[in-house]
Amino acid sequence: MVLGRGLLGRRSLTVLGDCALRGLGRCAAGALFCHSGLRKSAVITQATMKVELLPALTDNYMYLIVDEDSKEAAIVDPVQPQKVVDAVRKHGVKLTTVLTTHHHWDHAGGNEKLVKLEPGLKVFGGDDRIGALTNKVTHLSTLQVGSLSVKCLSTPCHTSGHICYLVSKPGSSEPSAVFTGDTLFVAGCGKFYEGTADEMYKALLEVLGRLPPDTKVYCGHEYTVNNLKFARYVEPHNTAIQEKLAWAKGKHAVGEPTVPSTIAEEFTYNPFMRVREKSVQQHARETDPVTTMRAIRKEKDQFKVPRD
Ligand SMILES: N[C@@H](CCC(=O)N[C@@H](CS)C(=O)NCC(=O)O)C(=O)O
Ligand SMILES: [Zn+2]
Repeated sequence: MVLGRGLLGRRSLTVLGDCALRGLGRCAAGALFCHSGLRKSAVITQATMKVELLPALTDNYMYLIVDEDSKEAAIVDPVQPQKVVDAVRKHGVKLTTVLTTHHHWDHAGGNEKLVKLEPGLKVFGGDDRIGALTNKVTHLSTLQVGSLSVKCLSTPCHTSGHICYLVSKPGSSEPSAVFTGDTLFVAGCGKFYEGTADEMYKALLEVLGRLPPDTKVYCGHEYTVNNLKFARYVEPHNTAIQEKLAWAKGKHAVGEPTVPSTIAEEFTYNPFMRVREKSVQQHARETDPVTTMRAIRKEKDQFKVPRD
């Protein structure tokens, strides 16, 4: 992770101590240091659904989902509650719903404060470790946000209770949107903290990979440039990777998000979605998709991202 210069310096991390950091969740510690002042938000409007990307911490995203028909809204992973309240006021909508992808601090850590600021919120999630949880969901649970339908997809591996949320407007020809937390990133996937390669294979290829190809992918972090540098190392001759990397570097340089992608695009450049491809299997010196998944995840855990 690239650590920005924020309120706390490297030394402050030492002061917090190992236990305090562990309490924050294993992938949250780096986020403490940083600010997101240079990162731009963006609004993606479809005919019936508006998604505002709200940058948070160093490289997290919160997403405000607005049903244009009813002006009802949901927020995904509101780690910085005041920013959420400001966005809700700006849009003049009624926030009713929190969709929590998983219990780590950099995703669920704002839930308790947000329910104090906006009493009456329903807080959805798939794990009892999620703060302020009111509605526990499981695979294929459904809920409504105004006229929008939300389907919960269980994708255990990064954490055992991880849920992705598929949001669609019934009867509309517009593509759906899937909020993938730390399961699927643009060109990457989450670390296997509480699961196996077999589970990530199921999550990426059998659950998310079977969604309509035009489904928009809204992930939990802006990791695209680093992910594509690893993808390029795995498949040096894949031109989709080279083109997406050049595009993502340009976006990064001006502080703009590389999100959303689509499921179809992910199949062209994401090595973890491409574990059935010969080129990826050959890189891993494996012949089976699941062992390939295990091998390349292990490799990425140790990968030193080149500076170029
Ligand atoms: N490698 C991350 C480091 C932070 C990290 O470990 N993030 C967690 C999610 S909070 C993760 O699963 N990262 C996926 C990965 O490193 O491939 C980065 O590119 O900044
Ligand atoms: Zn995370």
